Amino acid sequence: MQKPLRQQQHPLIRQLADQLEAVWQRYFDLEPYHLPADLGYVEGRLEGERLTIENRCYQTPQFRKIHLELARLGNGLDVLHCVMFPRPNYALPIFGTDLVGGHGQISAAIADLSPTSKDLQLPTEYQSVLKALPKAEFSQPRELPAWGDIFSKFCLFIRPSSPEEEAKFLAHIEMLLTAHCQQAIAAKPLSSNAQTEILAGQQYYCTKQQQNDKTRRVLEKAFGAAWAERYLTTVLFDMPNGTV
Ligand code: 18B
Repeated sequence: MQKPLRQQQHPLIRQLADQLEAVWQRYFDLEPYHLPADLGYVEGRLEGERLTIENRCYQTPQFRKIHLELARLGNGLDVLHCVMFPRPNYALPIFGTDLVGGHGQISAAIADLSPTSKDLQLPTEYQSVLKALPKAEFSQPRELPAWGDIFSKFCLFIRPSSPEEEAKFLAHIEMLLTAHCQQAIAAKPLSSNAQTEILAGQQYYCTKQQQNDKTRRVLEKAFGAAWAERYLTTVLFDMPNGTV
């Protein structure tokens, strides 16, 4: 039996994976969310190197899908991907985080609470909570790609440059996620006719994320273009049943 992927990955990935699950367990009774049967644990081959993907997926009354994915390509590329999709009767933003690294260095660390309302603004309660958080300053900020207009003005996108910055990134995400879980628990479900806008916002988010060529390229090389498209649209950035 292989060790769980996180034990072989960059320590920041392992720590973030453990931390995300600990915060979810603190706030929610997590129910399992079933991914398509063949897509929970997958292995493919990219130019002779093995790509291994391990998925964990949960749901709660507020969240349709809480997805944590760990991926490792050979010994050179480690990825943590996480998205919490709210149910369409909750006007909540989408929490997302991505860590990409390899050879002992994380090159991309991203975390955001992304708005899904028509005006692309976070709910006012979120804005006040996020403004009150300690400012997260990092020495190597990174620039968002063109498709990144889905992210809020609070989005953090950096290359952590030291163990201190890695710890600061972890601490920041813990605050962000804790605030999100507290807001979600306090949120009231909406009536069905208010859900169209929320679905449209989630659809826009998914469409933009599917334009991340860096993710698509890794998946295409290991599994082919058709598989990558299916994975991007059914596992990574899918819409609720019955909506397109
Ligand atoms: N992503 N990422 O999740 N991506 O999934 N990711 C990269 O140093 C994967 C999300 C985001 O600069 C890179 O440049 C794979 C979520 C942004 O053009 C690689 C998987 C968010 C960038 C991968 C995965 C998100 C980025 C390049 C499936 C945010 C910068 C690394 C397991 C909430 C894009 C680098 C740019 C980068 C790969 C953001 C290789 C395979 C949820 C903004």
